[in-house]
Amino acid sequence: MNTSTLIAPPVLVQRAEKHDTKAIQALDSAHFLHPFTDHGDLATRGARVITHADDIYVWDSEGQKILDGMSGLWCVNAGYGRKELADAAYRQMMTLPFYNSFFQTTNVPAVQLATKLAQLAPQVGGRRFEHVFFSSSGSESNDTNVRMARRYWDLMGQPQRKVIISRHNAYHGSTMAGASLGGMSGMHAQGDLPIPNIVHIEQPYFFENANPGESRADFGIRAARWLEEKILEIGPEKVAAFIAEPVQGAGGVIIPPETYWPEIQRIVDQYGILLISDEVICAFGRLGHWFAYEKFGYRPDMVTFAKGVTSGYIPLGGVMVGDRVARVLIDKGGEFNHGYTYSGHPVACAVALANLELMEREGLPQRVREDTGPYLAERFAELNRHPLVTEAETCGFVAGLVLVKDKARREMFDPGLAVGMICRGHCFRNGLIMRAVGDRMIIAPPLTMSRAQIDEMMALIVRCLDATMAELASSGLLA
Ligand code: PXG
Repeated sequence: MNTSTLIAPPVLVQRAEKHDTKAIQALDSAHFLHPFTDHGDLATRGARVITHADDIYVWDSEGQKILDGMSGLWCVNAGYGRKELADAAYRQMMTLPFYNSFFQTTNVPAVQLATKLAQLAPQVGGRRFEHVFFSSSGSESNDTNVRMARRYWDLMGQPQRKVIISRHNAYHGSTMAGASLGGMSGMHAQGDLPIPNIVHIEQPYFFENANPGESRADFGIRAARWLEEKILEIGPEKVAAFIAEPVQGAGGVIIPPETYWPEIQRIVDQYGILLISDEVICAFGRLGHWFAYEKFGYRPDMVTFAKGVTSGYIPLGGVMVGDRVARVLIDKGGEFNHGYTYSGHPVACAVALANLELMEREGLPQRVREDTGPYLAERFAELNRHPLVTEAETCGFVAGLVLVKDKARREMFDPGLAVGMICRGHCFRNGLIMRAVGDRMIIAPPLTMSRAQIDEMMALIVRCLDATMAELASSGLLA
């Protein structure tokens, strides 16, 4: 194949009308190893080529316009096509594209962003977040959390506190520590994970784990106490930290009962263990607040962030380090032997600042909290009337529903049928990106979405559910 036509400028022009989809797919299979992908399978199908985007839509190389119900990958909070962010990157690249933050140097955007984040992170129960450690992703940030939590306990004279407790079906990234903290068995099965001293408890998923007749409130308390049981089993003096997502994202938008987080707080306080809130998905307006711990009212010691901090326009992540840990590291710590080339990258920080300013100016967290979030909740709940759907619920701008075979008897489909994937296929064909996690269908749309666009998305969702039902009925797979 003549590859020069592909890498020559015309194909790289974002909005070029014509793309040679087949040629791009062939080169893609020949050279690009994608994340979480069966490459044999991808080579036979060919990847969908996304060429450009605007507002809440992306376009593929065949010219199909698709409403992006997943904000890229839970990250394009401010929507696509925001010129301010491109301008900020350009200006910073022309001023100082890179300098490191090792060896007692710093740069202005990193200082400004750390200051801004410290201002945005709310104080809960007198705990403050004055310090930030920067990375380039959520995974790296969670590696930082592991290093920092263990360093903290060393400095506190309790080096035996090594164990970090996490939850099954959690997602905390794909590095060795990130994948170990995560509770995805498929990931643990590849690469001898988890690494030592990381253990898991069950997730607070009411639909799957509640006892018959148990109330949401009672289940929330019981699920939180799985943490206490695990702490007592290990020995509290050996436990360093508990890490959790406020609402589990990649696991399928698992929204905990209201009683869950207060009981978790009681437990971590009682045993003195660090609480790490992994807000890679949930921060920056996603749940209607700058940070999600504020919504649930708990008091983390460290907060992981990434994705929405730049609306995904450029990689950036980090850890908000609360006073409890920061003071010990600073006052007693000496050198902390940890960091990344791109910690405090000036261009990434400049884009983040522009993004946070834009979100502030447009009041996006508040809009999700007070206007569009409640509207999405109302509209999404209507899906519970659909014969194929149960448990349709939202939290801010994340939402999930369960596809069921027989609603009255809560009978699920055979997992081998991959009904979620059937539904996802109908979504793509109808111009909607909606994720399938098993038979849970989930969305996390851009926070800029208007009420009219929510209506547009809901109409598409209903159309896709109907199409899925029709396909299942014609194959004789419905109850
Ligand atoms: N923590 C959480 C809570 C995440 O959602 C990470 C950490 C890791 O971030 P990086 O930037 O290293 O990818 C994430 C990432 C999915 C999916 O299938 C979700 C994520 C990443 C890839 C796929 O929903 N979340």
